[in-house]
Amino acid sequence: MRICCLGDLHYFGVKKDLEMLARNIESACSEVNAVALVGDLTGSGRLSLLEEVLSIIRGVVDPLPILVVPGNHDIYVVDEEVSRGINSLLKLNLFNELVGRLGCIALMKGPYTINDVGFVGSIGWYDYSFAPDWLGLSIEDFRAKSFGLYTWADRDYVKLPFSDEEFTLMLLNKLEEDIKSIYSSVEKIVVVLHHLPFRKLVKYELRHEWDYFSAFMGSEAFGYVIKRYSDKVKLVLHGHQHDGVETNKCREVNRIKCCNCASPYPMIVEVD
Ligand SMILES: [Mn+2]
Repeated sequence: MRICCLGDLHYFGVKKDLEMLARNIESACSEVNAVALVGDLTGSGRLSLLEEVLSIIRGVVDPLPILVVPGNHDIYVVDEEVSRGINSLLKLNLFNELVGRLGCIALMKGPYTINDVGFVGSIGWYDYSFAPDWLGLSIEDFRAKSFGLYTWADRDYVKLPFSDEEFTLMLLNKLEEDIKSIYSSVEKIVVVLHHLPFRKLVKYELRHEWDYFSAFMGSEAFGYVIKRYSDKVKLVLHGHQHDGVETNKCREVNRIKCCNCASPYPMIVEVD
C-alpha cells in the first residue's frame, strides 16, 4: 500500500500557493492508494480556507480517499469568533465536520480501513513531556508559552476550556478507543497525527531559545499508547516539526516507521 502524505501548508489565501500545491500533488501522487493530510492545512483556522485547500486537492486526486487530521493552526480562533462563543474545541469539531462534508475522511471522527490496513488519527497535542530538563524550568514556565521575546502562537490563538494536559489525555483516550475498535479486524494499523508521539523524533539543539519550544512538539503519552499496539502499528505519519529539520523523512523508533510529512511537497510512503 502506498500513501501520498503532506501537511503544514499553513494556507493563508494566496491563490498561487494552491496552484503549486495542485501541480505538486498531481505529479507526485499518481499510483497511490490514499492521500494523508497531517494538519496545519490553514495558517489561521479559517474554515473557508480549509474548504479551498480540500476542494483543490480533491479535484486533483478524486476518487482516492483523502484522510485528514487537523493541526494546531486549524483550531485557532480569533477574538471575533470567541465573542460568538467559538472556542478551539468547537473549531476542532467544525473542522472535522467540514472535512466530511467535502467528501474527505476526518480520521478524528473514526477509523478508516483500506483492504487490511486500518487508519486512525488525531491532532495529537502536548503535555510538556518533551520539555527539556536541562533548561531547569518549571512546568508553569512552559505553560506560559513564552520565552524571552518569543511566544508560541497557540498561547494567543488556541482557546480550550481545559488545560493542555487534559486535552492531551482526552485525545489519547479517543485514539486508543479507535485503535481497539479496529485491532482485530485489520492486519496493519497506520497512525496519522499532527504532533509528534516520540521524544526521539524531536530535534533538540541545546540552545535555550530553541529547546524551550520543543515542549510544544507533542507528547510521549501518544508514544506509549502506540507502542502498546506495535505488533500492528507499522507506520506513524506526522507533521508539525518543519523549521530547522529535514522533512519528508522516515525514521524508525521502537521498530515503528515514523515519517515526518510536515511539508506541502508530497511524500510517498509505503506501508511495509
Ligand atoms: Mn503545527
